Amino acid sequence: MNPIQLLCFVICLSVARTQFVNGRKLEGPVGYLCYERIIHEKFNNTGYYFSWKSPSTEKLEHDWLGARNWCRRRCMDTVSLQTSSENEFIKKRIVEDKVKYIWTSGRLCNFKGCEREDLQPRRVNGWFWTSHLQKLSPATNRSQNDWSNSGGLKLPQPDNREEIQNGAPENCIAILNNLYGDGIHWHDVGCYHKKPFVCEENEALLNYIKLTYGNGNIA
Ligand SMILES: [Ca+2]
Repeated sequence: MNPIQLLCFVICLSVARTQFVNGRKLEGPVGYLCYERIIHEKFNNTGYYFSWKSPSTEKLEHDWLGARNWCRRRCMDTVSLQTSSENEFIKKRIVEDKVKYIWTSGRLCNFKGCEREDLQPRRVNGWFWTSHLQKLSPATNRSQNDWSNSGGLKLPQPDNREEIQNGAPENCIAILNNLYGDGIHWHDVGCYHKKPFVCEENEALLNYIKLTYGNGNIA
């Protein structure tokens, strides 16, 4: 299998495996959208796109999957907050621009295959950054994450509030900017809510497009 076939295999497989309940799918990159993608700012040599900063997407809001797909078509994905410095970089922009909330790529592992023992109990150990397939530290390890200490029920996050109140499960991670007088921190939120989003360049998707269409001006 040559590198292109291998990358396609990996990406196609991950897309195929991520089928959502209503038939919507995780989308792959689109060549011309990747080449034309806009980068607002770089951090550690990775480009970021803030949906509210461009006139064409200033008012655009998507649900969690819609935000991922918007980014992925452009060789990015919603942001994964893997280090405290990256987390602070993103939060600073949200505060400066007075944005109420954003989607991240974070979500609860509740698919087939998430029954693994190390992911239990799920709401403590089952969170991961989907764009990098990286597991988060346990939600109880408060020094290693940025979960808010409060929310709609005045309980530490993740609290699954909406499902407790007979609504949808709170399976996706958003940053909420002081919505509950709790500062700017991570919250578990129902994935259907529509929000602005931050995209982060994704190396695997960029490599796939480079290998498929050539380098061009994609770097
Ligand atoms: Ca919550």
